[in-house]
Amino acid sequence: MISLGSTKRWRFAAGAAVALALVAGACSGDDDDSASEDTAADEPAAEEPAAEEPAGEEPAAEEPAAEEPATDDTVEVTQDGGLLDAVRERDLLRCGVNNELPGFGVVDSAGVYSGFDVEYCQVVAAGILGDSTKVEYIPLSSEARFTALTSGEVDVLIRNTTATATRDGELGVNFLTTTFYDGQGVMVPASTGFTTIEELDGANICVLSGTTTELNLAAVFGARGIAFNPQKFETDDLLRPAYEQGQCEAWTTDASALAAWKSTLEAEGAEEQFIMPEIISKEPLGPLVADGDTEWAQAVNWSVLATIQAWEFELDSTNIGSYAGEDPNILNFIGTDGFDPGLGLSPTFAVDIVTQVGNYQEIFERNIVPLGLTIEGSPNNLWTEGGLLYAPPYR
Ligand SMILES: N[C@@H](CCC(=O)N[C@@H](CS)C(=O)NCC(=O)O)C(=O)O
Repeated sequence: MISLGSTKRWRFAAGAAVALALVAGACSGDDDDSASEDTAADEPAAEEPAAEEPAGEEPAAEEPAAEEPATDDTVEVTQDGGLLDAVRERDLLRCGVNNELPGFGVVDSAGVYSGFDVEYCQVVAAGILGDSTKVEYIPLSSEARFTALTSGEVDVLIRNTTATATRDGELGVNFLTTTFYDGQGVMVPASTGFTTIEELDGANICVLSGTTTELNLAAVFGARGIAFNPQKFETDDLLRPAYEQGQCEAWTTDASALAAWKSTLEAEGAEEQFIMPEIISKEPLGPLVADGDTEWAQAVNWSVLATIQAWEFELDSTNIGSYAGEDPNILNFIGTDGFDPGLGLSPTFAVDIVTQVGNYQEIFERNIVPLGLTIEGSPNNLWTEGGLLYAPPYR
């Protein structure tokens, strides 16, 4: 169970607690050189949290990218890096996923994967291979995910990953359509009575290394003069027990993940949890591919967009196969009247996706609604309903 303490006690306990966290959190992710730097064991992080955090989670380039002239490499990037053909040849999509985040990516004891992101792997397989089951799921930690993508270990990464400028510009990856508009939140045991992040002054805060989360934590708390001790872990398997044992007074990550952990913890007998109302960042999550293969990126992207367009057309897994209307836009979308989406995709690729997996709403309701989150009132709604989901036309 979670032990509680006063702010003062947290300050005094920080050294010992962080030393423990270091053992668990030590990692050498090449996408985050801050992971092993800001430790409180030899520095009083609570007093100066922001100064020791680097501005980006990847090593900063010597010069800002914006000032760099376009290189020949940029100009020579080909339209076709060959991955679309390679995946078709292999007849299997290698999809990098989370295996321990309820709602987004989990694997059961029989090795069966499920979750919102997992279903988007299936969407891509259905769109490109015509069969949503032709997926090999490759579980990746926050630290390992980008290297796995750029090294070719996975064809696409769909793992609650936030699109950011530095990741896009420096890591050789290409963020596609956002599938889930998220933001970073903070959770505490409800019994603390804490409702604002200001009340966490001096607290130990659990956070995963190699994430946008740890950077936002430093930036926001630093800017507001709230002292804190980051307790960094490489995976939630390590973070969760530390939080439950009271090693951290708060847990910060994507708000959707906090919702998932709140229900999981409470269902498994832990005390009631409270998610603070304040959202401290933008976390647009979605699929990404490696740079340099435009056709592959387009094929993945149009497959994902099909789930949004189908929802807007009120087409779902039960009715898309039997559309009998005459809307010319829908007739294009479902591949009749000679519509060719290009890229060698089947004219009925959208029908394959929606029939086999579902439209966005179906995927959301199956995986995210059980976490206690809703479409209504969120950015994860169609643009026609006040949300941010918008697919360019299929014509
Ligand atoms: N969206 C953020 C955070 C991603 C992240 O790592 N989230 C946690 C959610 S608690 C996670 O995936 N945990 C699973 C793990 O332990 O690897 C990012 O892209 O950096």
